[in-house]
Amino acid sequence: MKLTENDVTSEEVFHQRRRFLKLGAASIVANAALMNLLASEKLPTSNLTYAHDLNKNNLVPNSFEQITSYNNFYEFTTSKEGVKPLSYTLNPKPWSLEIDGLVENPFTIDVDDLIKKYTLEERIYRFRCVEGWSMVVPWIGFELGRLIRDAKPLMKAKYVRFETLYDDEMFPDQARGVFGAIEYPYVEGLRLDEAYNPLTLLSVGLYGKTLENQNGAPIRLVVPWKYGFKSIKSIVKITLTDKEPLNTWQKANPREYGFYANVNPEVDHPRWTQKNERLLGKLFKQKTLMFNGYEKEVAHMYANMDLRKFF
Ligand SMILES: Nc1nc2c(c(=O)[nH]1)N[C@H]1C(S)=C(S)[C@@H](COP(=O)(O)O)O[C@H]1N2
Ligand SMILES: [Mo]
Repeated sequence: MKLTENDVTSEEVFHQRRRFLKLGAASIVANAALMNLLASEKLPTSNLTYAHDLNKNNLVPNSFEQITSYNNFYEFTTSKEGVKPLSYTLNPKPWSLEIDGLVENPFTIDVDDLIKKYTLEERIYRFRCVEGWSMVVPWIGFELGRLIRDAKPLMKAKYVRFETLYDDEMFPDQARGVFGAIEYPYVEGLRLDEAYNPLTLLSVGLYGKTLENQNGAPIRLVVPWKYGFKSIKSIVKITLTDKEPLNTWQKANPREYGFYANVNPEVDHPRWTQKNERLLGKLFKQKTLMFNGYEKEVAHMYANMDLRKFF
């Protein structure tokens, strides 16, 4: 196996390799050792049963360490490295999720029962934050559409609104009131057809194990063709409505963040380009793909829309 600059998973390994190359022939042995080192990364013990993703796009997942150590979860802190050490105050068990609003059959279900009811599958997806970094995550979950269908939406229902838990003992930034980083509870929304799209996932785990607190335990949304902020964490309530939900980031800064937030390299953020992204662990930036590489699966939903206006 040949190691190229674009394959290495961290800057540290890159520098190690440079050192090995200086050693000449010794580097061949060393590279093999390095590859073993990378392959033997400690993974969590799996506690979920799920169908494996066939990974037809041949995506290479980021490491468990990377995915669980660099997070956006403002309820704890705005520091990406700070979330993990602070997130122990979140208690994800027991946890009930409520689905209500314009539905014939509203219900509340414990997440453990939810996991038993909806068979789980792995989905290896690209994940692109609006800030310009990205990763590849082997999520475990089930299609959001299955849960919504079970609630039997009324004809009037056109949108889905999601809400994160409000609990200022579990989330230190919520306890700061008006001095908090953003307004809480965190709210997100999707159009009903987006919610029914087969790519849209309710995730309860990653790398085979239930979610770490920092990734939005015990249940979070994953919408892989939209910027990461749509993928709301630690959800307690899902409401079907006839009005477009005012999501947290649009409310905070409507000039910079809209409702749709589809990944689009042609529409820049007012303060930075969206043409490229830094994949966690890589040295060089890569091109951002239209709809984050899911154009075939989702472009039809926006066929007659001006994506500059509906950003
Ligand atoms: N409740 C809540 N959900 C949230 C956020 C947040 O601050 N609070 N941050 C969002 C943003 S900006 C991103 S990029 C992703 C990050 O998910 P990750 O930490 O699992 O990578 O979560 C999204 N969901
Ligand atoms: Mo983000």
